Amino acid sequence: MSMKIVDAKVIVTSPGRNFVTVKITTEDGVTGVGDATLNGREMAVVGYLTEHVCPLLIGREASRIEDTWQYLYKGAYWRRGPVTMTAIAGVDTALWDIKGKVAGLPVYQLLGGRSRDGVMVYGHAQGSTIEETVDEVGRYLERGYRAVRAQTAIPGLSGTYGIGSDGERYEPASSGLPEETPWSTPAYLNHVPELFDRVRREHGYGFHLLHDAHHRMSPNEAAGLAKALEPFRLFWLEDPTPAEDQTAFRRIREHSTTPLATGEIFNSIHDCDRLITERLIDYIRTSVTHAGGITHLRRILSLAELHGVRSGSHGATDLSPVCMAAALHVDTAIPNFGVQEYMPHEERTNEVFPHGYHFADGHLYPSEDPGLGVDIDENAAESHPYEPAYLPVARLHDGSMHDW
Ligand code: CS2
Ligand code: MG
Repeated sequence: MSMKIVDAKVIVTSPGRNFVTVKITTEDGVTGVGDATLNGREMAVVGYLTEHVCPLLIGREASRIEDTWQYLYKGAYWRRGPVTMTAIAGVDTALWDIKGKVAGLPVYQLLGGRSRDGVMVYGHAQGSTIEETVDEVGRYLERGYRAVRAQTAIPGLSGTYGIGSDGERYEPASSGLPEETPWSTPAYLNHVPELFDRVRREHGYGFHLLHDAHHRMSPNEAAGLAKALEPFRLFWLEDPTPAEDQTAFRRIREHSTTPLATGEIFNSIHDCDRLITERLIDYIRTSVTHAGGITHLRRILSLAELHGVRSGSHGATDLSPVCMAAALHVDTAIPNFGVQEYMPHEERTNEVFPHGYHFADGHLYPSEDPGLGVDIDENAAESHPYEPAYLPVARLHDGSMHDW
């Protein structure tokens, strides 16, 4: 059955924050959507898609998902990288959406069917003090979450990763030039162990407790913190060191059994093959949107399964509901699922991206509609024009750049 692509377009919209969406239409009028948002570099992906990808899709068979992935990956000659792989992801995800719609099945059925009834998620508890964060963890537990990430502001630092200003929801990207934020690893290391001590004293050990160190420590600092946190039995310590330095994790592993997670900034299996095959991590955080779509994420997760590494896909609000919908189909089908990050999008985002997934008792459940169970309302999208926004940068007290 011929299903030629007759249109492939890129929709940029900003309902609360910038999103880039690929929408593909076949000759039969079947449409599919894919998330291609790269926080702070959105227009680089838009340019790559509109100039070098979408024109090449017209006339191709929409059913040929793998061949299209290989065509876009190998055909570029210049391989990998966040822009290329996010662009490929947008196309790939849209083609899976189309295939599900044509088959009349939710995408997880095309990926092998259910391996679990629900997708366990973790929420983000934050606070400007340890007390505030401890209370916020309690509120997530009351809402039925079985896994909670805890982050707290660091005394003496104006602005810390993961902490919204005056209790606001946390959205790191801001309009205008990148915000310059201060960082001090010694101040962080002096403060953060107490957070987990207080959380466990207050709420016990009957739930999964996570923390994101966000790339900022040296291997030795990370080894020390991971060891210090062992009594608090974290579900994971995320991004302890800059993720691209795969061998740094050997140092941490030598000193601690605290589970480690990394990978949200990775865009291909080549970024994490050693981390996985040497069992240097326990969870791989690669996402549908930034790691080449469903097709490539499945490859990463299959390699992970072989080595006892589980999934923990990135799910911050700069990944659109299209990404979350696709992630839930992958999470539902794979055997080595760990946890799914879940930062609920704000209402105006959900209005642009109507979807069928829903939250209940600490889990998310994918739509049972054919395809991904998500769409983009193009009229609503038009009413939220793009505005350049950048992620912050981090500087040490002497003014030198650090990892944000
Ligand atoms: C974070 C993100 O969700 C996470 O684990 O690392 O908030 C990350 O900083 C943003 O997605 C970057 O755009
Ligand atoms: Mg993170």
